[in-house]
Amino acid sequence: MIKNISTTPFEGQKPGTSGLRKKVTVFQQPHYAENFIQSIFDSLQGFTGKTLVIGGDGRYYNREVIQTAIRMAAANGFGRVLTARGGLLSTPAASHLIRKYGAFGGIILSASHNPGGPDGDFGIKYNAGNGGPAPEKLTGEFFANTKKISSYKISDAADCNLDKLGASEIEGMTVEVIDPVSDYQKLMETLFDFDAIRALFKSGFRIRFDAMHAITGPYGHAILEDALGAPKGSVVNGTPLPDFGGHHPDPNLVHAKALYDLMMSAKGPDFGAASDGDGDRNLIIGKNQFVTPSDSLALLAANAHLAPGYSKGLAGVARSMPTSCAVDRVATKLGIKSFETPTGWKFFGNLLDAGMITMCGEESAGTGSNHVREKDGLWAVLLWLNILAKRRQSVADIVKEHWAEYGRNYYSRHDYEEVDADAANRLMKFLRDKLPSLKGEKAGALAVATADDFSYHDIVDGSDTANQGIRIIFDDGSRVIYRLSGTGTAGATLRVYIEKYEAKVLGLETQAALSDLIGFARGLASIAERTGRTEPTVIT
Ligand code: VG1
Ligand code: CO
Repeated sequence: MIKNISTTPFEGQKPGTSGLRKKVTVFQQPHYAENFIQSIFDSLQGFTGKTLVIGGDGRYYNREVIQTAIRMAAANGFGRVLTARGGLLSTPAASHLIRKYGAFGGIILSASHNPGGPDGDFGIKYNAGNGGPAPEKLTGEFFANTKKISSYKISDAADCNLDKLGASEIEGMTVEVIDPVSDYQKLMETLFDFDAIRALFKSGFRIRFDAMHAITGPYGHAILEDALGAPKGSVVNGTPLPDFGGHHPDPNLVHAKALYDLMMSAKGPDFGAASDGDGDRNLIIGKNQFVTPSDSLALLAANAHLAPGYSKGLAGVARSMPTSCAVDRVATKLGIKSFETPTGWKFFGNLLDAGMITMCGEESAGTGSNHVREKDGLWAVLLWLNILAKRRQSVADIVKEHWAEYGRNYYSRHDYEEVDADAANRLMKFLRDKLPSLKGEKAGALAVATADDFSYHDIVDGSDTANQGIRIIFDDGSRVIYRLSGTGTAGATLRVYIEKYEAKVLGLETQAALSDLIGFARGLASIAERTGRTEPTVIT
C-alpha cells in the first residue's frame, strides 16, 4: 500500500554541491533520507513508468536507504528500478547503466572518499538521464524543495531481495537486480586492447590495485585478475566493507601510504593503483615514480590514441581550474582545445554531451572520458595499462619522456581540514577584497600578473557560475589558488593549490620546487594566524 507521510522541511543539499553529504547519524534521523529523496522526485518531471537506477558504494546504511529509495520510487510512479547485486554499484558503473538502459536518472548512495561506518559519512546524489551529476539548476530545485517539503510518498511493501539476480515487483513497479560488473566490463572491452594487456601480464608485468575495501574490489577482481590475467592477489582490500575496514577510502599519498611505500621499495610491482569509496577516483604510482593526477591527465591525453576507443584522437580536453596546466600543453601540441571549468564533474557534462571534449580530469585524482558522465577510477587504470602494454616502457620512463617533451608542471595541493568555518570564510573574503591590489606582488623571483575570483561561462547552455576560487597567476604562468571544499561534513576545508612550470629543470623535489610560492600563499592569506594551523593536514 502507498502511504503519504507528513513531514517537516529541512535544509538539504546546497545548490551546486554534488549530492547531500552528512554524518550517518544525521541520515538516521526519522524521515531525513525520505525527505531528501522526495525533494529530488518533486524536482523531476515526466518519470512515470520510466526506469530509475539505484545503487551505492556499500558503505554503512546503504542497504537501508536503497530499500527506502525503492519503496519511494514505486510510490512515486517509476516503472522500473534497476539495481545490482547487494545494491552495489560504483559511480561510473551507475552512470553507464543510466546511459545504456536509457534510464530517466539514477540515485547513487555514497559519500565518495569520505570515511564510512556508523560514525562516518553517508550521502545521496542524483544523476540525470545523460548519466552525469545533476546540473546546478536541478540541485537548486532540490534545495528549494527540502525547505518546503510537507509529505513524502512511500510503499509499505516488504524489503526486496537484493542478493538474488532477477526481477520482482512492488506496487506494479519492476525491481531488477543485475550483476554489477558485467555491463561495465563489456564497455571497458570496447575501449581497451584486452589482448595487449593480457600479453603484458603474461610477460611478467605486475600490478597492485588497492580497492581500499570500497566499491572497486569486485570490478578489480573480475577485470584485472579474471579477464586480464593479473595474478590472484593483485587486487588487495577487494571486499567492500561497510566501514572500509576503518580506513579512509581516499586514494592519496596519506591514505594509500602502504601502497606508496611498496611502490617505492625494491620489492614493489611495476604498477600501483588505488580507487576511492565509490570508484570514481584513481591514484597512479609506478615503480619509484608517483604520478600526480594532473600529470596523469596530461599523459593519458598524449597517449590515448594507443587505446582502440581513442584511436581516432580526442575532440578536445578539459580540466578543472585548480588542475595543473600540463594537459593544456598536450592539447596545444595535438591541435585541440583545452577547456577550463570549475571544480566538480558536472561542469564537464555539457562539453562531453556536445562532443566538444573526449577526455577530462581534476587534480583530485579524477580522470574520465565520454564513455560515461562521471570520472572513472578503473577506466584510468585500464587506459594506463593499455598504454604500458603498447609502449613497453616503465611508468618512470614514460613520465620522464613526457616532461622532457613538454616541460614539468610542479604541482601540490595543501589542505587545511576542519578549520573554523567563519575563519575560513573571512580568509576568502580578505583575499577577494585584496584581488585588485595583488598585481606586481613578489614570490621569490616571480611577480603576480593577474588575480581574480574564477568564474565560468558554459558555452553549451549559456549559464554562468561565479566565485569558484581565488586564482593568482604569476608572470611565468605559475599559479596559487585558494578555494573552500564543498564536500566536507565538519567545519571548513581550505584548499591551496600551488603550481610552477619548469621547461628544463625536471628533477626537483616537488615541495622544494614550490617553496617560494608556498611561502607566498601562506603569508598572503595569513593562514597560520587565521586558522591556527602552521602546517596543512594533508599535502598531495
Ligand atoms: C572534491 C574535489 C573535487 C571533486 C569532488 C568530488 O571537491 O576537490 O575535484 O570533484 O571532491 O569528488 P571539494 O569541493 O571538496 O574540493 V568525489 O570522488 O567526492 O565524487
Ligand atoms: Co568519489
